[in-house]
Amino acid sequence: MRVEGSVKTVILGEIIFPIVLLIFGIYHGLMQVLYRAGVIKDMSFLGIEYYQGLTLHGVINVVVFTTMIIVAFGNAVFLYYLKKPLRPAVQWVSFLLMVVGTLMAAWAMFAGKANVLYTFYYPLIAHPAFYIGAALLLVGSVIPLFFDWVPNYIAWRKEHPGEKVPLAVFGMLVNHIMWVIMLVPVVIEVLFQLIPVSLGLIPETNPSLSRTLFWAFGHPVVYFWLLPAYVMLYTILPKIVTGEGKLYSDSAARFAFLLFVLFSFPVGLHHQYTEPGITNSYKLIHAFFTLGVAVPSLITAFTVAASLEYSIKSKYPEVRNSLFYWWTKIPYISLEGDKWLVSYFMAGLLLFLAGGITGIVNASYNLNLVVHNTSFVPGHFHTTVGGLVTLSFLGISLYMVSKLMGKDIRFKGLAVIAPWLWWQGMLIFEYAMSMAGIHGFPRRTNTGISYLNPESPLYRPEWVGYAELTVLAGFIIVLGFVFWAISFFGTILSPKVRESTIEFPTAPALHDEKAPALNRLTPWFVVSVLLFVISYIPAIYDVTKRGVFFDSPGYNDKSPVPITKPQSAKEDQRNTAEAK
Ligand code: HAS
Repeated sequence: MRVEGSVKTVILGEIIFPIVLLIFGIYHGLMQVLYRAGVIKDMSFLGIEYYQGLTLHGVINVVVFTTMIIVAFGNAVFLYYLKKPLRPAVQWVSFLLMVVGTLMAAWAMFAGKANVLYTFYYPLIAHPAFYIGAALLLVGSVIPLFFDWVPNYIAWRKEHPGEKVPLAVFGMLVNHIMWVIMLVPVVIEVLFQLIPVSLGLIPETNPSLSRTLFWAFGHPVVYFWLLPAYVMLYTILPKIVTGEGKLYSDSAARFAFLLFVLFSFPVGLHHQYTEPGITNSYKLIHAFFTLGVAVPSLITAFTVAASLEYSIKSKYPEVRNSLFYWWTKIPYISLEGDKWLVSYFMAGLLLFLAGGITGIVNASYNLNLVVHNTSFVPGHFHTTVGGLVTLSFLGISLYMVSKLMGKDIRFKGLAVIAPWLWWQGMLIFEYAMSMAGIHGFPRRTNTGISYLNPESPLYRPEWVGYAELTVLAGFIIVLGFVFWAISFFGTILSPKVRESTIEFPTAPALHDEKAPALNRLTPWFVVSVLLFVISYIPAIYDVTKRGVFFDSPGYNDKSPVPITKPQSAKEDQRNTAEAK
């Protein structure tokens, strides 16, 4: 399908802009391993402080990069599969809001006024520009859903009565509706807690409530990142693995997406198992739902594996009777046609196996108490969002840029090796971080000047080897990214050889039952919102009325002294004045 004009420009902007920022995000990832292993023994490097760099790393990589690529991919999916034009005005407003918002937040972070990490909950407090910028980014990201995707979806359904909406559209629509729902708690936190404190309108607010509202958003958001990757695994991967492959079951894929609708929300308390202000039994309920939300990923694991097996065995009769030998026919490294993309998906899937196992360890209430706040947790999420999600997004970005700009992929060999370097690096990183985490190695700590510094009384030599392994891992990962970036920017700078198009290789389904219940979204979302609200009422009650519910002044990372004046200080002053 041909794409020209401003819609093409916007989609390209939504890919290229966050990728330029990603260079900074990945650089600060490398700095993290160097600080933590004590290669850099300082609180700052080249004018950027430790927590400032950690904030830049997290916010750019998992907030800005993911959000903008998801919007770009969603736009391309709706355009290609529904064959309905996107509205240029809507697209420009959405894109500009995201860019302006990102630049505002970036200014606050680069200026050192927002060292609040990517989780940004209270009592750490940032400059208002950080929160307002983040809000603009989020508003910009939902605009296409309301003004382009939903109207086009409704029009398509009217024109195709009784037909199933294409699977990719189904997945991206479900994902973005989930996105709107999960934004509600974090918007409440930002509007009524963080911005008022940051502007000095109120002196204190409730940190337990802030954390609870944040995590009500902060876990569902991981599925907002994951589902676009699943869309690619269900639609593109089975097709390109042989060129003529099939998706094993369309209904299994739709059912998996709908299970995410049900189970992605009532789970956030698994980030707060150690939070004193919330009754344990409510946390246990969230623990059970968390184990429930692993089920659609297990369905995906089996459906994707079955699709690969079916497709490979149909193409290569010689492996038809093999149990595992067909694995050798998967084009892990191939320059032929679109097969180069297989390497991104396979490397991502193999990392996600580790991400799934460590996720279930995290979710298991009692095991979590061993690993919480240790390096085990970053080990986990570098194989999920830093593994399957990032690799799928890097692969699809390169694919979309080459199609939209009408260019051949340059340095394809580097592009194919890149995900495997990334995979190798992340695997070493995951191993080292998990093992060290089990032995208590803390996360989010400049260990190079403390626990891993032989001069320090805190010195813990048993963590040194693991931290050194993460340095090796960091360099391999960065090398993978450099290979990818050479191919990406090489492609952008190469001459145009075809007209600009957008198209996605799409696998037809082997089993394609009608299953009408899987095509009506409303009942699933009604139950989902009910579950969300009911599962959170007791926790919100706890953090506002029981347990640790006192308000607290705001802090920054530089000093233990509050940066906003606590209410109690004002009362003391009043009492002193009255006494006088
Ligand atoms: Fe998580 C913390 C539990 C999935 C991201 N998670 C995090 C944080 C992030 C994150 C960023 O319960 C840190 C937040 C912070 O800064 O504090 N997570 C889970 C569970 C899952 C899970 C149960 N997480 C994700 C995904 C993420 C993500 C996905 C990003 C995209 N996570 C937790 C918990 C914590 C946590 C606790 C809090 C820890 C703490 O104490 O702070 C599940 O959804 C995972 C299910 C996945 C599977 C794997 C299926 C396998 C597949 C691959 C198949 C392979 C094939 C290849 C087919 C069950 C799909 C075949 C190969 C051939 C050759 C044929």
